[in-house]
Amino acid sequence: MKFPSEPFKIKVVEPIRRTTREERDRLLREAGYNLFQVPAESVYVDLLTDSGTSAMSDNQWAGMMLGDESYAGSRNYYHFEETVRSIFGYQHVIPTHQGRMAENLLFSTVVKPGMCVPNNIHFDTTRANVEHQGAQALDLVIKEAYDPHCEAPFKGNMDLMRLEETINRVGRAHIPLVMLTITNNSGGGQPVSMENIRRTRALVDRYGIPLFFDACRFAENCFFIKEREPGYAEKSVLEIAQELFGYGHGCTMSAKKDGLVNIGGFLSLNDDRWAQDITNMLILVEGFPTYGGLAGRDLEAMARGLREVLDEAYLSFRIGQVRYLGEMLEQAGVPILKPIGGHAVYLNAREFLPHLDRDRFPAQSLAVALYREYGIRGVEIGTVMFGKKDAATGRTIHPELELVRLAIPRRVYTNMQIAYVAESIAELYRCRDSVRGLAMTYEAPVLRHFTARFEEAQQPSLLRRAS
Ligand code: P61
Repeated sequence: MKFPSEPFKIKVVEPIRRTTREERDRLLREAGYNLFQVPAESVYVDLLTDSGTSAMSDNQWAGMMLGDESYAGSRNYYHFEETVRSIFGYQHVIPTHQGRMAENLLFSTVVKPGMCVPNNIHFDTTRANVEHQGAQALDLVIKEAYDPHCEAPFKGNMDLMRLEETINRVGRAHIPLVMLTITNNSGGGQPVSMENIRRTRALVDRYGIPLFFDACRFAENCFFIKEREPGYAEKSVLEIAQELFGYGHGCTMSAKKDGLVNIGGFLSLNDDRWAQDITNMLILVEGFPTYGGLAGRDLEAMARGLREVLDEAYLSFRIGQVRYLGEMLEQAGVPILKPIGGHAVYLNAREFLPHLDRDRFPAQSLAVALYREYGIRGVEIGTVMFGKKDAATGRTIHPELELVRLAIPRRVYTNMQIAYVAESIAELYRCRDSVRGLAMTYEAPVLRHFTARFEEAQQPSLLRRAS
């Protein structure tokens, strides 16, 4: 099957309301054209994120009823710990309420001012947490990652030459760890190959630097390895994951992605000293080490989700559904980032809206138009999220790509809804000239995309279609 059908049926449904174009236009004005500020109930298909938006299985919900809410030593913690060890293989398992807390605990323990942390591409929370320690977050992905047309199978790979140059330039003492984000979210949900991971490990070993994974979408990355990398077709995704994590010294994880839960995360590592310091900090800011900011029932749902996500019928449907959307868009001539990612399709906003200057935030403008016309919410991954001001000139330094990410929640939308998204975007593409740019009127000092406000640069002309 080119697009495998759902390996589940629907037991519970959540109604969604259709809004009118007029309503959405008003909501956009009130939200300062920031889709993070729009009420979710006014969104028809919500592709803002695949994080924390999964539908849990009946098995996970049943596990929630077995929550042991003891302050210390909950049985759900032991189940969770055993599950994490059996997949990831690291000795210490430290639960956190979500991924960024795992990052915060790790970096606040091991990163000191003036240091630098290389990654393929840091996700924004990872970058912000590294920078919060006064350190530099370096993106060293292979250059193909920045070419939206390049069809390389593992565009999340680390550029090993640049990594080695960096280690030699800044010195081993200034690099507390090297990270690999699997899959590489900010670079289009692209996987990292096992070979690249093996070689990264061999390189950092020569300098005695630990290798950590940002493991949010590990199962999707392992599925791509099975599909694309010679020698892995006959291995199970679990075996691939075990080999992959075997090359690392630890990982941070937002279980809101491949943990198939609505909240949860963890940090897992081998180093006893680091684990001890992190656990002490955990007690200060999250909670006792056997719950770490979660309820016992959340730990149980996470333990069960981590097993379910390795089911290959689920993964081939999942990756297939994202591909289904991407291929329909391609057939309509819509410019997207290639190859299609694991959790999302990324619209290439500079090619979609070539009439908009980058200072007019083409990706944000595209996301706004998609919501106003069709009630579909995506997220800007471009200048709003990653743009920086040049301190000397005051001018904006733009990131390489201007993208609108359409992240598909796991097990949530039917293929009819996905087809609606594809048809809507194809229609918007046909009237793309009418999409107007934006001007930013407010920005916060960190993670500005959540609260930034905009004005429309000119009145948008109405698209030629009914609301
Ligand atoms: C997302 F707009 N991702 O993709 P937490 N690493 C990686 C992530 O993708 C990630 C985290 C760490 C989100 C949610 C999100 O500004 C934003 O559990 C590769 O969210 O703390 C999260 O995990 C952090 C969207 C987060 C954003 C921050 O949609």
